[in-house]
Amino acid sequence: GLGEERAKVDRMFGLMDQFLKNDPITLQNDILRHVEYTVARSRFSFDDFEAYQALAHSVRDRLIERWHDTQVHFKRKDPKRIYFLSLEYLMGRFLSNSVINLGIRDQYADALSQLGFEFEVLAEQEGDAALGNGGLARLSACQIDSLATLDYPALGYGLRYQYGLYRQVILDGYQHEQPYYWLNFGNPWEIERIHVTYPVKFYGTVEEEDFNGGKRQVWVPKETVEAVAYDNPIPGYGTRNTITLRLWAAKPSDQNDMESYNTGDYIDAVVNRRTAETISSILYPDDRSHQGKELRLKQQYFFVSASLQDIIRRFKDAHSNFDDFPEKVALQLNDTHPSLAIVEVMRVLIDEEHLSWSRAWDIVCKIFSFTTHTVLPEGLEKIPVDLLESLLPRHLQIIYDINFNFIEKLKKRIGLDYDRLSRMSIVEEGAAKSIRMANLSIVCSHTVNGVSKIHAELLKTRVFKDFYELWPHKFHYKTNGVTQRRWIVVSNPSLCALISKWLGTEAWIRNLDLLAGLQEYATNADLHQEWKMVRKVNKMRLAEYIETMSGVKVSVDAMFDVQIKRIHEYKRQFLNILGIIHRYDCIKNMEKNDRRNVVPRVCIIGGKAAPGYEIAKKIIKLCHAVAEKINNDPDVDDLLKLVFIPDYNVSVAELVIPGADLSQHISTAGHEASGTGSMKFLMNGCLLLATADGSTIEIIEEIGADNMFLFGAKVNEVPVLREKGPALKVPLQFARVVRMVRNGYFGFEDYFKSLCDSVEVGNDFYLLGSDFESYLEAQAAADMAFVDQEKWTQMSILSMAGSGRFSSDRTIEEYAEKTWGIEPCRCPF
Ligand code: GPK
Repeated sequence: GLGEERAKVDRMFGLMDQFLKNDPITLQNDILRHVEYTVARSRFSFDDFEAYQALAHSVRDRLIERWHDTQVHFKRKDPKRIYFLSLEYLMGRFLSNSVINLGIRDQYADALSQLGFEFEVLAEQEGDAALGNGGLARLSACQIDSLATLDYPALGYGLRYQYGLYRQVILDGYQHEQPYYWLNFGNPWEIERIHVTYPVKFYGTVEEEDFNGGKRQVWVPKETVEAVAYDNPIPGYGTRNTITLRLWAAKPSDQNDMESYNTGDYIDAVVNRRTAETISSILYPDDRSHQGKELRLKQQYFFVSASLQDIIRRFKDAHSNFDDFPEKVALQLNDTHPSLAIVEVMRVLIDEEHLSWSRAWDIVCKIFSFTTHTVLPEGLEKIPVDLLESLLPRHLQIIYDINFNFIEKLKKRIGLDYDRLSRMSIVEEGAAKSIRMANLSIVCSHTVNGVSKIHAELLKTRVFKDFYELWPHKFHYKTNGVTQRRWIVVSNPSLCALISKWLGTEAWIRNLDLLAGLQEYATNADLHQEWKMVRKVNKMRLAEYIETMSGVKVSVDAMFDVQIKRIHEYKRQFLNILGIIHRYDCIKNMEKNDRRNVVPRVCIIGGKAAPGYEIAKKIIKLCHAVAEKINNDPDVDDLLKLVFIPDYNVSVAELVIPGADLSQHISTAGHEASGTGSMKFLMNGCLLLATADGSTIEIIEEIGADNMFLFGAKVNEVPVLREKGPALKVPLQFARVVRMVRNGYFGFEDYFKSLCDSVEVGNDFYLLGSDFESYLEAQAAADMAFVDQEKWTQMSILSMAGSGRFSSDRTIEEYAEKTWGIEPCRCPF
C-alpha cells in the first residue's frame, strides 16, 4: 500500500548520493562520450558547436539528477505550491547560468581547457531562448531563478513557441523582422515528456442536460488538440533544488479525425492535423497591445487548460477533497494573459467535479493572485465576445454569471451609479462587446499587485480607482527585482570576483543586501584602482563588439552612454536622439579650441520595435540616419559617436551592461510601471540618468539623488503640463533640433515627418519638449562628473553597493510571505 511505497522511497532517499561526479577527468570523459554518442561526431574531430552540444548534454545530465531529487522531495513533503502562469519567458542562454548555479563552472572550464577548448567560446555558441518580448518576460525569468534559489516549491508554466521573438535585422537603417526558428539545432535544455499530455478542447456548443433531478449546462466541444509537456530544469544557486519550467507544445490529437479517415479524405485529414501545431508555434511580438485575434485566444486557452489539468491531476494524486485545494495551490497570474485560468477553474470544478457554484467560487477566490505590469490603457487586454462565444462558449457563460453576481453585489454596495457600474463591469458593452480581462482578474483574485510603489499608487488613484475604493485590502505592490546570478555572476565575472574579494565572502550571491558592505570602501584608493581596471576590461570587450557589429571604432576613454530596451514612444528614445543631435550641433558650432573641453561620448542605443508600430520603427531609422552623419563627420571625430546595436536580446544585454558608464531610463513620469533594466546597470556600477518614474523613485531612496542624474517633470506634474496643450513652453533648442530633422538635415524628410509631428507643441503627449531643457542639464551634469574620475568611481561604487534591494530574491520573498502563503522546501544534502 501507500505506507510501503513511502518506506521504499525513504530507504532510497537515505542511500542516495550525488550519482554523477564533477572532477575534471570525469567531466572530460563525459563530454567526449556525449560527442561520440549523443552528438554522433567522432571524439577525435568536432568543432566548437559540437563541443558546445556535448558540454550542454553533460550539464543536462547533472541538472536532471538534481531535478529528479527535488521532485521526489516535493512529492514526499506535499507542501503548498506556487504555480507561476506566464505566456512569456525571456530565459536567454542556459549554459553559463546552469553551471554557475550548479557550482561547477570552474571544474568544467578546467576540463575543457585540457581538451583544448575555452569555456567562454563554447558558451557563445548557444542561441537565446527568447520566448517573450520585453521587461515582463525577462522578469518571469529572473523570478524563476529566485524561486529555485530560495527553495520554494514552485513550478512555472508557459508555452513552447517554435518561433521565438523575431530576429531584428537592419537594412539601410530600417528594421526588418526575420523569423527566429530557435529549435533548428535542437535544445538540450528541455526534456520532452511524451507521456505528460492532455487534451485541450475548443469550439462546439453548450447543451442543457438533466442532472440530479435538475438541469445543468454541458460543453460539447468540437475540436481537440493535444498538449505535450517540455520540462526545462531550473537550478537554484547554492542549493540542490532544481525546479521545473514546464512549456506546452501543441500536437494533433487522434480524437479528432476518426471520421474523416473513413471518408477517403486521407491526405486532407493528415494535412489538417498539422494546423493543430500552429497554436503553440509563434510568439506574438507586440509588447502590450493585443488585438483580439483568434489564434492568440486559442494560445491562451491552450496554455491555461493544459496547465490546470496538470495542476489538478497533481492535487488529486494526494487529496480527495477540493476544499483542501487552497491549502495546496497558489496560482499567480503574470498579467492578464493567463486570466482565463480563473474561468477554467470554475468550469472544471462545476462541470467536471460537480461542485456547486458557491463552493467553486469560494475556492477560486482563495487561490488567484494577479500582477499587472502597466498603466497604459492599450495594455489592458480585451477579448471580443463573439470570439469567445465561438471558441469557448461555456466559458463565456461562466464569465457572464461571474459578472452578474458581481454587479448585483456591487449595486447593494454603491447603489445605482450606472456610470461606475458600467466602468467596473467585466463586460464592456458597445458596438463590439468585449470582456475586460483586467476587471475579471481583479474581481476574482485575492490580491492585485503592482510592480513598484508609484505604480501601485497610480493603480489605486487612476487605472483601477473604482476597484480600489471597493476593495482597498486587495491592492499591494512588490517592487520588481532582477537576479544577481545572471546580471552579475554570469555576465560580469571580474566584478563578481572583485566584490567577493572586498566583502571577503560570496554570500552576497544569495543575499544581495550584503553589497551595502562596500559602501565603507567608496573612497578607498586600492578599490578605485581595481574597480577602474574591471570597468575598462568590460568596456574593451564592448568596444570590440561594437566594431564587429557596426564597423564603428570607438575609444574606451569616452563615456559609454547606453539606452537599451523595447522601442516605445513613452520610453522616449526620440528624446535621447534629439539630445544627441543637440550635442552634435553644439560641437559643430564651437571654436576648434573649445572642442578640447568636450567630454567624449559613445552613445549606444538598442531595442526592437513591434512589427506594426510605425513610429517606433521611424525612431530606429532616425537613429541610423543621425549616426551616419555624426560618425562620418571629421569635425566631430572621437568626441561623439552613435551606434545602434541590432537584435537586442538577453545575451546582448549581458555584454553591454557591464561596459556602460551611463544608462538612460527616461520615460515620461507615470508611464514606466517599474523598469528593471536600470537595476541591472546599477548592480554593474553604471550611473543612471533618469526621470523620477517607476522603480527609479525607489532607487533614489537607496543610493541618493546625489549619485544619479535626475531630470524632468514629476508624476504629478505630467497631467498639469498636458492640460496646457498648445500653451506649453518649449525651449528654442528643442524646436531647433526637431527642425533639423524635419528639414532633412539627416535626409528622409518625408519619412520623418510624422515622427516630428508627434512632438510638435500641442501634440507632444510624452512631453519631450517640456522636459528637454532639464534633460540637457542632467546630461551636462553627467559630463562634469565624468571629468572627475575619482568622483565618478565613487558614485559608481555607491550605485552598486546600494542595489541590494533590487534583487528578485527580495521580490519573491515578499510574494511568498505576503501573497502566496508558501514556505521553502529544501531538498536535503
Ligand atoms: C509591461 F504591460 C507590459 C507589457 O506588456 N510588457 C512589458 O514588458 C513591462 N511590461 C513594463 O513596461 C516595465 O515597466 C516592467 O518593469 C516590466 O513589465 C516588468 O514588470
